[in-house]
Amino acid sequence: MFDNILINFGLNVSEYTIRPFGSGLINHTYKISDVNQAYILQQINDSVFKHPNHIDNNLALIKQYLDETNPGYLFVAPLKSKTGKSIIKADDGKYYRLFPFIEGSHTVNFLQDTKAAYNAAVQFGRFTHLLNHFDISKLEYTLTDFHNLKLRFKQFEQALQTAHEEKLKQAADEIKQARGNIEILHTYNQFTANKEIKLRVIHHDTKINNVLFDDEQNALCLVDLDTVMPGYYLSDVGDMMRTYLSPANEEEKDLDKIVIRTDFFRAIYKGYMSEMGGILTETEKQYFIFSGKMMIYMQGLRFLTDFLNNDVYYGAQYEGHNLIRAKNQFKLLEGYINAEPIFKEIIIGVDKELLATTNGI
Ligand code: GN1
Ligand code: MG
Repeated sequence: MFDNILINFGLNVSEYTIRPFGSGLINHTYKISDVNQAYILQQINDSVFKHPNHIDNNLALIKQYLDETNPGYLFVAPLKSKTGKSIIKADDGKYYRLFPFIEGSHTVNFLQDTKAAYNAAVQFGRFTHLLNHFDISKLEYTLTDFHNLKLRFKQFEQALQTAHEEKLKQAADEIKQARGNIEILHTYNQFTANKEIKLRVIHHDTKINNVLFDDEQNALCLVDLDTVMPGYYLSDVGDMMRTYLSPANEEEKDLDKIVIRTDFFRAIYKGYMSEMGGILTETEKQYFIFSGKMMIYMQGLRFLTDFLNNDVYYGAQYEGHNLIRAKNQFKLLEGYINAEPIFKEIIIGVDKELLATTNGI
């Protein structure tokens, strides 16, 4: 099957080794390599991304803009085929893209120290910063309502109506937690109604394994750009909180391992603000801490909804997998809420530091 795709790029499949790559839940990714060259081949999950061409258009426009305005910026766009296409519909009816493999890069699934967290936050902030004057009306929504918490809550309520009795029983505690945190949805509704919260070019999937690092933990570039589209900065910062603060990730079954590392909050704030501090409005900044609550809560709702819907979206590697993931996220949410007073202190401290630097003290 790969022969038919790779031939479009002038590659002969018999000369390359092909193996599954990465840990994404939605698309299928492979590394294609021979002794000299390596590539990343990715099949777009078109039951999730209904219009793969929208992704392609967005990336082409952004690449062109960045090439013109910031030629040194490493933006990993898909390669063009022999006929100039950056997306190929293969014989199996699926859509594929080929990316260059960035030599000397690796991804991490767990953050051991704050340096990598800081560098990742700088990268995500820089991306939105560099595209601050890009005309977002040119971009397609590759997934409509992707981080719309109102819709995610509605989908959860719909799942409650249709779920099997047994599943409702198993998930009773998590359903209670989902309802108990409804004020997060109210705050979300408040800020989306506020005109000072701007739509910007947002990555929408800031997990640590979507950043490529070199051996010194410097962040080289961002990958997994399918959800790059207009959105709120809260999505990117919030998903960093969701995935960087705890040493254990969303797959962890032992809830005692889910703890909040406040020094990682500091790294995210400092890193992101070093790029976006001068761009965000004062109103936007007020929601910085809220962003983590919003994204952790949303992911908890999404896993719980999927459990109730028989795992149609995320799939499951074992019975109850998505319920465990939901439990995990609600535990993280609880820890996050408890740490809020510390987060506030950290923000005050970092702001003072930054002010002192700008005033040359
Ligand atoms: C999905 O495919 P992946 O792993 O990059 C999901 C994200 C979730 C994440 C949870 C398009 O991302 O929104 O945060 O799983 N992407 C989509 O691990 O639904
Ligand atoms: Mg993704």
